[in-house]
Amino acid sequence: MAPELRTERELSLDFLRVTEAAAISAARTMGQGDRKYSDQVAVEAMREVMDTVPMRGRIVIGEGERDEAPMLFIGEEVGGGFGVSEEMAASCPEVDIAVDPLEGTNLCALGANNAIAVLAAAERGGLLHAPDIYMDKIVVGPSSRGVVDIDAPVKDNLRNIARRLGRDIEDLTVIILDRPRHKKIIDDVRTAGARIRLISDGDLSAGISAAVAGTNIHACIGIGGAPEGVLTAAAIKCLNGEIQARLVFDPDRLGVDKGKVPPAEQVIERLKSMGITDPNKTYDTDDLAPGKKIIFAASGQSSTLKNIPLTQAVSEANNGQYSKIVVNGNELDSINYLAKGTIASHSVCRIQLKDARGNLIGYASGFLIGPGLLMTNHHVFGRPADAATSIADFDYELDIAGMERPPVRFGFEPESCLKDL
Ligand code: VTB
Repeated sequence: MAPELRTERELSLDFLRVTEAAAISAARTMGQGDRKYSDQVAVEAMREVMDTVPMRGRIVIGEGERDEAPMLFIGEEVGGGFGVSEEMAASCPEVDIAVDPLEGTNLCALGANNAIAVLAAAERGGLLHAPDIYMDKIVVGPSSRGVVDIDAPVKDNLRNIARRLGRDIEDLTVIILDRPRHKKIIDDVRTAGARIRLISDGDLSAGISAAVAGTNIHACIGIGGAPEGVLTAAAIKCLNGEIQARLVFDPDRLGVDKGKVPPAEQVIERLKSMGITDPNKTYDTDDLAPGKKIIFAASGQSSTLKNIPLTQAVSEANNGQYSKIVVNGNELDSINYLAKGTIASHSVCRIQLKDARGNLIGYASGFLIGPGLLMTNHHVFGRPADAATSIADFDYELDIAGMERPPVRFGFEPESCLKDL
């Protein structure tokens, strides 16, 4: 029989091992002021553990193009499902993977909070292949789904969010990357009366915090990286929130000199080659993360990250890491598992162990594994002769009223007892 396809739940835990490895490695470099080195160790650790995951993975968002990144480059095949037998490969699901081994390299280099290692996975085609350019985003939680519009004035969005949350605009907090390009947004939020949390880096965990209850963050607005936008969307889809986004490459909007960003025609060509024909498209959560089965895993990079909203109140792994997985997909089992279980149960029996005089001395379990062939634990029958007076009760169970059903009873043939298989 072919091995079973790895389930989503199993893969989630595998991915958590992957992000934890990256977070732990980066944590050892914390505060050393070398963000490139921190990133490098996170990438290497992530790559190494990734290959132990039984999957046929393909990187769709990673460290860059093949010629600029030695590992986790776009298009790279990762996972344990390559170069193995056909049977093994068949048990390894095909997945698209987006990673950021160290989101917030500056944060790590400075020893500041909220650097995280993240991974999102989906079935093939389930995550947008986003270019490594800027993206304008607005992210809100489940309560504010459907009431924000990336093109609406900030004050209108805030009024709608406040209404949905049943609070005043003054009681909202918006998280924004502290950049000159956000001057207008910051002014608009202030004028509307809401509070602001300005952050130096890391708009991915910031976006996620808008969709996690209890963080006291109600929206994340502004321009950050497009790859981070896709990763945010994967998490937001799992958390039932909403993100709207649009690519940005206009130097005026970015508030930078023309020479600082590639010319528009070049970007548009590149987008075309990636299959993006409308560079001004407004993306929603499903456009960015269309997958039906999405797994998002994140691990905080140091124990100082207890405050990271995403990872509050979740499992504490080794080295003081805080990790979280969110899964979006159909985890329901078909009801026929009950009928299948009933059929399987017919092959299980209760063994009544009896001594030579026929006195009951204990119970054990047995499994019918072939015609007339029962398997039980080695210690159950010390010698074949011990089976002579014992009994196997099949269909030994209670009826729906809780009454014992009459079992179907068999004796043993000690002379054909096989041991030490
Ligand atoms: C964001 C943020 C990152 O870069 O993508 C931001 O999530 C992009 O803006 O953590 P800048 O180029 O202005 O920094 C980071 O802050 C760092 O990569």
